[in-house]
Order: sequence, then C-alpha cells, then structure tokens
Amino acid sequence: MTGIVYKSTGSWYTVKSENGDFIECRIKGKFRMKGIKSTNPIAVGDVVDFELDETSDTVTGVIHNIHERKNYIVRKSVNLSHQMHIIASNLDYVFLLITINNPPTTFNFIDRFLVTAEAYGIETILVFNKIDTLKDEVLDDQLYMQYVYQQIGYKCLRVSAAEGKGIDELKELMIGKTTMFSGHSGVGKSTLVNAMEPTLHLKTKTISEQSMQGQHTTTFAEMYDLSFGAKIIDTPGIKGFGIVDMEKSEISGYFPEFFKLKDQCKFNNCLHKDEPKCAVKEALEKDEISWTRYNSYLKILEGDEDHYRTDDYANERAESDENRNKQS
Ligand SMILES: Nc1nc2c(ncn2[C@@H]2O[C@H](COP(=O)(O)OP(=O)(O)OP(=O)(O)O)[C@@H](O)[C@H]2O)c(=O)[nH]1
Ligand SMILES: [Mg+2]
Ligand SMILES: [Zn+2]
Repeated sequence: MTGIVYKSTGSWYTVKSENGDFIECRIKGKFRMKGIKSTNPIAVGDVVDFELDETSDTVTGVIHNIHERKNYIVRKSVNLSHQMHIIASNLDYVFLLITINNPPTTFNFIDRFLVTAEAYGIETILVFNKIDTLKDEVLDDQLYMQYVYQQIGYKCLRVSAAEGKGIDELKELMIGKTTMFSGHSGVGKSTLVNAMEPTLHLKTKTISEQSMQGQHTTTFAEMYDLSFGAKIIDTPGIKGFGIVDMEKSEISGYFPEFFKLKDQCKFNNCLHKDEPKCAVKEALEKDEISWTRYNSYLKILEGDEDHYRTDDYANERAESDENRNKQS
C-alpha cells in the first residue's frame, strides 16, 4: 500500500493511505536516505510504501519504502549540530509567518530561512501576520521589512488571522497545493490554519500562556486536508534557524539580488567581502542592496553558528548602522 505521511511523533508515523484511511505505522529496520544524515529518516509529506502488520491487535502498518522526494527543507538539528532535521517534504510552497514584535522576527532569521529554502529549491512566501496590532513605529518596521523583501522579488502578504484579513488571498495561493507554515513560536501558524478551516480547532496559545516564552503550543508537524482543496502542514515554532553546512562560495548564490550581480564582480570567485571592484559592494553603497541582507550574508559566511540563537531586532538595527558607517 502507498500513502502520505501526515504526522510523525518520532517512532510512529501517521500515514494516509490512497483510500483515505489513517494508519499508524512504524519503520522496518534501519532507514537511511542516501546522502542525507538526518535525525529523522521520514518526514511529513513523504510518500511511502507500507504493509499492514498482521501480528498486531489494532491495525498498524510497517513502512518499508520511501518514494523519491520532489524536494524537502531541512535545518540543523538543535542538539546534534552535525545532523539535520527534515522539516517536511514534497512541498509546493512554504509560507514563512512573520510578526514584528510579538514575538519579534529578525531579518537575520528570515534570511537564514530564505537561504536554506533557496538552496533546497523551495519557493517561500512571506506572510506578515497580526497586522491588526500594528501601529506607529511598529507599522513602519513592518512596512520597511516587507519593502526589503519585495524589492528582491519575494512575494509578501499581510494578514490578520485573528480578524480574518488577507485570508482569501492566501487561500487562493493554496488551492491544489501542499504548503507549510513555518516561523517562530507564537507568530500564529495554528491560528491561521483555524482561520481558514474553523472546524479543525487546532490548539493555539491562550491569552494566559502568551507571556510564557519558549513554550511551543504545536509540538509536532502535522498535515491537514483543507476543505477548499489544499494540504497544509502546521509545524512547531522554530527558535533559531541553523543552516546546514554550505561551501562559502555557494552562499551568495542563495541571495538572489547578489547572484544577479555576480558576473559584474572583477573576480569570478568573489565572496563580496574584501575583494576590489565588487559589484555587490558597489550596489550596497548605492543602497541598491539592503544592509540587513548583507549583514546576514556576512554572518552566514563567517559561520557564526551560535549567533542565530541570540538575535534580536534592536541589536540587528544597531549593527547594520554601524557597518554602514564603517563603510562610508
Ligand atoms: N492580535 C492577533 N493575535 C493573533 C493573530 N494570530 C494569532 N494571534 C495570537 O497569537 C498567539 C499565538 O498563536 P498560535 O497560533 O498558537 O501560534 P503558533 O505560531 O502556532 O505557535 P507554536 O505552535 O508555538 O509554534 C495566540 O494567542 C493567538 O490568538 C493575529 O492575527 N492578531
Ligand atoms: Mg501552533
Ligand atoms: Zn563581489
């Protein structure tokens, strides 16, 4: 039998078979994907072959084969830094949910996410949630952040899961697709799924829990079939986005606005750092490339892998200004 993995809790996988039944499955023996060293051999979104387990009283299954993935997205495992964790596979898009201050989402975090998504060939759409709460400087910050990413060509949406704003446009993009919601804990991923499909009643953070930092309301990635013909994967919030090891020379290729200029740099192996006649740095000085993006690039280039856990927005702004002043 063949099915799609809808949920994974570690040792058990919920698989939806072709005839629509949900079956709890285990894995047979060792399961190693070639070329991938990951903490989870099978992820939500995987297409698998399985057999029903006759020896068990309840109906369970055993997965014995995984179909080749169209794509997948990974991040560095939090505990085992040399391993990666496959977040989900076979995606049409990823929606990265962003809130400005509750909780804060930094440029650095977004850029790390985007670099990985670019590297793994997954289109990301930025979704600014909680727009009902924005005013004054926070609203300016949001509009500026959106401007930075729109300039580069990333599609951006503004929504309010709480008030149902912008939901129709989002739904439109999701019809017939498999997509995933990602972003920090508390940005409203599950609330947004509920806003699109109120009958699901996914668990979301209550008012009394809102001040509790670091508490994840959603604990496992899970896929849902939505009534308007979409599949959505709701995921647990991520704290820092660890980038799986990349060659230094490869990183700038995942910044689309740098990539476009690369042929105009004097050296064809230019890292856009200290080299003379670098088109990226020239564009930066003319403010055609955003300093926040360049800073993120430098950090990834330096392999400052501890940094991503301690980001904050104010620091980031200050750092960005400091670098700009140094340069001019
Ligand atoms: N004002 C406002 N609050 C929102 C909006 N969307 C979500 N919230 C609130 O934000 C809190 C967090 O929402 P969740 O949906 O639990 O967040 P999550 O991203 O699923 O979090 P994790 O499951 O921990 O990753 C809840 O109290 C929601 O009511 C919004 O558009 N506006
Ligand atoms: Mg959630
Ligand atoms: Zn260059």
